[in-house]
Amino acid sequence: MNIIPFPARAEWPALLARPVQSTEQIEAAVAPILAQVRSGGDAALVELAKKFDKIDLESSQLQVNPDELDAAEAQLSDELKAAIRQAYQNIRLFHERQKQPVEKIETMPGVICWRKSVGIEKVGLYIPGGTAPLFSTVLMLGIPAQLAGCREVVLCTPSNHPAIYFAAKLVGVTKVFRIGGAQAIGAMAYGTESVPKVYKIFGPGNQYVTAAKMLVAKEGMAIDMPAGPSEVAVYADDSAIPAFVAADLLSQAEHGADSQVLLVSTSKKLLSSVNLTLSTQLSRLPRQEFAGKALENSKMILLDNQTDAIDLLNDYAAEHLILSIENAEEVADKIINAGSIFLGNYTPESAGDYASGTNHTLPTNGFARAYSGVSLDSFVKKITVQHITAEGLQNVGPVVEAMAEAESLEAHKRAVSLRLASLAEVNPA
Ligand code: HSO
Ligand code: ZN
Repeated sequence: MNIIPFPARAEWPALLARPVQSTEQIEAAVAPILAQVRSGGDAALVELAKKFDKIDLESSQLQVNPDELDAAEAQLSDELKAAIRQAYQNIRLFHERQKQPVEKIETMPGVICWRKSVGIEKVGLYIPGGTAPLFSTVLMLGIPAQLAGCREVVLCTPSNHPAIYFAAKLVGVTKVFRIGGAQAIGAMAYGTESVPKVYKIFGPGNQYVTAAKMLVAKEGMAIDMPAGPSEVAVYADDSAIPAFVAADLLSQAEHGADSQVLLVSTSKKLLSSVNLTLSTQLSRLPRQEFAGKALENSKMILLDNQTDAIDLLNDYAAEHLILSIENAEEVADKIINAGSIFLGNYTPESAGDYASGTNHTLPTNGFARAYSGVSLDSFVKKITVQHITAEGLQNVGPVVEAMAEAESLEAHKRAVSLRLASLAEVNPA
């Protein structure tokens, strides 16, 4: 990887910019697919499966039947099943604690306000096929959906990997469909004879899936977040172990040729050692073609001091940020933009990707400046409730009257004044 020594602050924006992706062409290809699914329903899905995935399906085969889901378990090793179950428990525990007790707040005497959380009734999860069967993502999306109490959890995937089916059962997905690509997003957004229309769509995917999510979002569908290629930034000092750092960079790089990795350090020695072990490790990876390409658009940045490093990392707003430095916790406190932070030499990003408990669906492409990763909150709506007693209205009413009058909204004022007048009649002063 290229080492960029001591870039001036003025150069940072260009250095940290993600490659721009032109979405127009892809959106132009995706829009007719969405329209076809909207008007043609199941028949369109069957036709599109033949056209794009070269598979012959009857409408009745779009849904994976429960027997097939049950059969997946027998196809997995005991070791993998045990691992998936342990990951399930950890992720569940971490997300379960995100539940907050309902607290009734008395803002003025007799004016009581609270919020209740309600699971989004119907959600759709997309799990890509592609080169890696991301059954871990089934856990990351399915567990919070299950905890939130979503009634219908639909999963679309072009993959028939048994681990995806096994994980889907574990998290209580209600319906699994063999539908991939933009058409899967269309099916969940508009509903078809067999696919329920959902209210929010989650999950990663290629550029077509992402474009489809953005297009249905424009039509009012809720989506988890805008997605870009996955990325990691590592900040390492001389206390870091170069082989560990290289392995972390490669674990992100192997996701795809468009992945981005960034290594920041104040130690030239560390950067050079990472570079050395990086090429050896890369040459032994089955996915070295992807990882190698990703490394080509990645950078090592040498900086003067820790303040610069923190500022640069906050400017970049990485999806994953690994702090392999002596004072990792202290620096983590100063990080204001990142999807998820990993501290110390023994916290690889892979742990968060699979099993430590945190969610791996995180904001990419700088969206960490304003977005959080997926959590229990992503699957619930919060409804506010209030109850005002007669005494409460006497307290808050005059405030409302004054403000409504100043906004020239007479009917608003009257809704209070009438009630206050009737209270005065009952209880004359
Ligand atoms: N690093 C990916 C998640 C993932 N890794 C799934 C392995 N499987 C995006 O955060
Ligand atoms: Zn990963």
